[in-house]
Amino acid sequence: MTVLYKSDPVRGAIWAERFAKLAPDIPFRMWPDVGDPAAIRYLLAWQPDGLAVTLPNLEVVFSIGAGVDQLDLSRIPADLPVVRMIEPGLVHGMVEYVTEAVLAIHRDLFDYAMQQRARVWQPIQLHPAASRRVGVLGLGMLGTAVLERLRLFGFPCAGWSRSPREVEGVECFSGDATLAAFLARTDVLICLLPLTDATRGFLDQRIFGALPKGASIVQVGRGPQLVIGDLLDALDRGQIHSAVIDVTDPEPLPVDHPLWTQPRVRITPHIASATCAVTAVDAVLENVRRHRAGEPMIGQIDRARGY
Ligand code: NDP
Ligand code: OXD
Repeated sequence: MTVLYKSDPVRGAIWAERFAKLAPDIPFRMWPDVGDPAAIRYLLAWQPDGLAVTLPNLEVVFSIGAGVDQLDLSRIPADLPVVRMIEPGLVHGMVEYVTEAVLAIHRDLFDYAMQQRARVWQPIQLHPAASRRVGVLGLGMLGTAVLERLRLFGFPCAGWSRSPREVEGVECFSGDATLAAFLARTDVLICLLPLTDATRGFLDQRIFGALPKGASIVQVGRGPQLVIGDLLDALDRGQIHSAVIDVTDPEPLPVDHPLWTQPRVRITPHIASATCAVTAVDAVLENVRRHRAGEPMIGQIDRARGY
C-alpha cells in the first residue's frame, strides 16, 4: 500500500519524515522514484499530469492544494476519487493574508504609501470598521474561516455561495439571483471561489460595476477568474479604489504587464496560503484510514462540478 508523492521535493522531505514517524508501515516514495508502479495505491500531487493512468492499482488521487483546477481530470481515470487538501495550516495562512489585506485597505494604507512617496503628511479621515462592508465570494473552507475572523473586527460581513449556507454573524447570499444585492452592499470584495467553467472570467466589468463606487478587491482565488483589462479600466475610473492580487493569469505575471505599476494595486506571487506539510500528512492519513474503512473521505471533490 505505497504512497507516491509528486510535488516540490524540498517540502516532500518534510512529508516523508512525517509519514515515517506517523505511519511507518506505509511506504512513502517521491516521484520520479516510483519503484513498482503496481504497489502505488495513493498519489499525492499538485500536477500529476499523466501519472495516474500509469499506476494500475491506484485507488485515490490527493491534491496537494485546496484547489483542484491544476489537475487535468481528463487524465485521471473516471472511477478514481479525487480529494482536495483540507488541513488547518492552509486555512490559517489564508486567514492571515486576507485579514492583513482587508485591514490595509480599511486603514487607507494604499493612499498613505502614495503620500509617502510624494512626502505628503496628510491624515485621511478614519472610518469605523462598522462602516466598511466586507463580502466574500465562496463560503467554503477558506471563505468561511476568513469571515469568521473578519467579523471580530466589527466589519459587517457577508458571503455568497452556490448553495445556501449559514455562518454565524454573516449575512449569507446564495445563487445568481442574489449576486447583485450581495455586491451592492460590499465595499471590500474577496474572491475565494474555485476555478471552474462557471467562475472563469467572473471578476469582470459587470461585477466591478455592481459594487459601490470606490470599492476594493482582494483576489486570492485563481488567476483566470480575473479579467485584468476590466480591473485596470475600473481602477482608472475610480470605480475600484484598490486591489490586492495574489493570483494572476499567467503566473508569473509578465515583467512588462501594466498591473505591476498601478499605484493602488498590490501583487504577491500566489503565496496567500500554502499547504503545511506537517498538518497535511495528518489529514491524508485520516483519509487513508477512512478510505480503507469504507468511510467517506474529507474533501472528496465532485468531478462533474469541478470542485
Ligand atoms: P471550497 O470548495 O471549500 O469552497 C468553494 C466555495 O465556492 C463554496 O462555498 C461554493 O459554493 C462556492 N462556489 C463554487 N462555485 C460557485 C459558483 N459558480 N457560484 C457561487 N459560489 C460558488 O473551497 P476552499 O474554500 O477550500 O478554496 C477556495 C479556493 O481558494 C480554491 O479552490 C483555490 O482556488 C483558492 N486557494 C488559493 C490559495 C492561494 O494561495 N491564493 C490557497 C488555497 C486555495 P457551495 O458552498 O454552494 O458549494
Ligand atoms: C492551493 C493553493 O490551492 O496553494 O492550495 O493555491
